[in-house]
Amino acid sequence: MTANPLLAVPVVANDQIRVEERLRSAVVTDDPYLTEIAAHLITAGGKRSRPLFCLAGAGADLPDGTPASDTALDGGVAVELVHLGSLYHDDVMDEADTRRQVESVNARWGNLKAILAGDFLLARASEIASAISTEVAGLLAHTITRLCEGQVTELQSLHDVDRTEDQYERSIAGKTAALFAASARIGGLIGELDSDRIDRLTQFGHDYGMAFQIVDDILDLTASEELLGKPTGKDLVEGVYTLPVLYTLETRAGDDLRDLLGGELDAPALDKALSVVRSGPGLEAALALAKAYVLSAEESLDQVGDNQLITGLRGAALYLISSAEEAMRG
Ligand code: GRG
Repeated sequence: MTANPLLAVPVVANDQIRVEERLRSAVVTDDPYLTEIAAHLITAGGKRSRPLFCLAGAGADLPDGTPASDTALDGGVAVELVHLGSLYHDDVMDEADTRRQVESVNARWGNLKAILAGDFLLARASEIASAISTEVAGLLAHTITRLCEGQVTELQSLHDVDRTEDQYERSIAGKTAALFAASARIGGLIGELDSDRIDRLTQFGHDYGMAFQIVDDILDLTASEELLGKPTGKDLVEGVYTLPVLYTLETRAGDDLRDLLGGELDAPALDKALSVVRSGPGLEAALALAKAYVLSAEESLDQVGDNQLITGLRGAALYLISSAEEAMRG
């Protein structure tokens, strides 16, 4: 996926530069070696969706064009650092070679340093969150718990052709949606919105995160290696059977797919599995669920506000669907 539609909001582009500056200073230590490892994926880029959700939540009541407060920027930095820490650890687990189009931290410095640098990023996130408020610190800590739970749920279902839709949804709610929900909620808390609107922002983040992960899973099966920055069908090879695959397994073509899955997948078997999934109704059915989450996400924003930031959040949700439709058209 490419640009974040929130960046089309004039003030956000400038605030994003301020987030970048703070992110880089957040990982500076007395040890230049640790600083270099911790800054590696920050320098590499990324869409910064989670900090932008925090800025949008914090600015929901502000007139258009108001720059973000320092506290809102810190909230954005804290959630991005948690995201980064999880990516460092995830790449160790997956033995990934690349991330954000550059060499992964584990590939460049080895697993031990990648794990420690990931821990360092989580610790810095916690320090920054605790300077904002006890509530934000507690929420971020709980979110890290949810990420771990989601990831463990996924690991428990590896290569399991009987993985259920419910198991899939529980996993992505933890590993992906929880941090989007927390990002928007932390924004609402910093912006001192009333509790009803903070809950609505949280629901938005959750629903957006569910749709985001379903779309990410659709793209893994449909988009080119060039667009993804990783091989097409990587999830299938790793034994992560995502929603389009689970839906396909329930159809008539499911028996063919079941014969191919459940263990190691060589290149010809992967091609065959991708072709079975692409020619069946599983992708469309998964897209329909993503659309339902986007609709629910949009509804949650109805009473949150209507300034440019909140309109940007709506755009971000709708953009998920158009990117999936584009990849599915081929
Ligand atoms: C130590 C916090 C912590 C977690 C341990 C490894 C793990 C448990 C969880 C992994 C969670 C994970 C990697 C979920 C996938 C999230 C995801 C969809 C990442 C891609 O997000 P983008 O597209 O990436 O926003 P950019 O690069 O744009 O930031």
